[in-house]
Amino acid sequence: MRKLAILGGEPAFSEPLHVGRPNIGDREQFMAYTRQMFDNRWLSNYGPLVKQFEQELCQFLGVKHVITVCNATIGLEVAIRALDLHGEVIVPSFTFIATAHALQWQGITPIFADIDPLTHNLDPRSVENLITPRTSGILGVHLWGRPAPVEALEQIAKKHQLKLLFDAAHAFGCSHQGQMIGNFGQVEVFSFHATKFFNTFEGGAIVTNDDELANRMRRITNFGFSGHDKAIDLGINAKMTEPCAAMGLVNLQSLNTFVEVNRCNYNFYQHELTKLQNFQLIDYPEHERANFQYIVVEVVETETGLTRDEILTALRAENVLARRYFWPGCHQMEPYRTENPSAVNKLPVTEAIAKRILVLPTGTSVGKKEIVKIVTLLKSILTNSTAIKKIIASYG
Ligand code: T4K
Repeated sequence: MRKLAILGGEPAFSEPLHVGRPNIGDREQFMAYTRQMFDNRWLSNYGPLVKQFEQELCQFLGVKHVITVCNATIGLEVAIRALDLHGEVIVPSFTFIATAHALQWQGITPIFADIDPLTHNLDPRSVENLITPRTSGILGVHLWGRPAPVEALEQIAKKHQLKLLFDAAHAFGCSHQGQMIGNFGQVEVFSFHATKFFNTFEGGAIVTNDDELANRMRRITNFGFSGHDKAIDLGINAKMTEPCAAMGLVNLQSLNTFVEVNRCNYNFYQHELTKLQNFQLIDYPEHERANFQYIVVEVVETETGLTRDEILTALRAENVLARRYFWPGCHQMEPYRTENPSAVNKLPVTEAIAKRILVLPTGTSVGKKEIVKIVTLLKSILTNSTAIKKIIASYG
């Protein structure tokens, strides 16, 4: 058996194997759109490619309104402002920091609720316990593309007259109860960042079925203008550019292929990981559309006492650049940690899950050969745990 890199061997992969390697559709088609864009001399401000992209997204998602944006963080900020959220908004802490920052950036306090240990999504009981007279809304997240507890959150929002929106950054192409994500809450926001399985370089989309809200959000993305020289809202510049829309149009053509590659990789990881009880792959809801963009494993306490972080260090030495999304929880990062130091005691499930999660590489740059190698490495890491612990301890 080969020697692990952390113990002085050669890395298993000569080149780094990343999580979040971008998928890229038909390059020729992208170049054709680019030529069209140069010929039109229309580069931004709702050009023909953005309009076409928004139409295709509306059709794909089965929604009335899609407003493309320069990234999902700004998209969330626009949605939050258009909904007039204020005071406190309840969010999970187990999410990317952008979810919380989008609120705090506008002077709204994110109140962190705990999650369900099985789904990693908001625990509705925890949400309800946190409602105060200052609460104006709930911002759910469809983490890993698995739907948040939509119906339970809708009930709570209705009962307490709160606004409900979803951070759907991970959930493009996923469904809930047979309906595409994008149709829930008052607004949903997708991310099309380069690291997402469907990307527009940077970008995102705000989606709603509410006409009035859509008009308001469209204005806010364009400085608050309702027409030439007429700002009627406080707005920002959140517009998507034509090259980004071109990338979106091209990648939409390859969407099924990207999902199929992810699904095959997921199935193969599942098959291989059954050999290792210490690594439990999360599942995706059956009978729903999923994008399988994240290979998320929970590291179960090993007999040898190897921690998730020690396993990560050993993997990285092999050039497998796994990630520990989303550690630490938002409540452990600034400015939230300083503002609310006691939150750490109130989020036991978030704390436990955030310490156990490891996200492994997938996407079109990963195949069966790489997956076999990664799982073999995990096995070998467990076998050599005593030596690995010693080496890591010697780093000081
Ligand atoms: N809500 C949620 C729940 C989110 O997860 C996110 C973003 C947002 C909101 C906000 O959406 P955006 O405003 O970004 O549209 C990455 C992404 O930057 C971020 O979009 C994403 N979530 C988050 C989960 O992951 P980092 O800090 O991990 O990025 P970085 O630079 O470490 O890259 C990740 C990996 O991807 C690396 O191994 C390198 C690889 N990579 C990256 C890029 C950009 C490539 O191979 N090629 C590339 O072009 O945040």
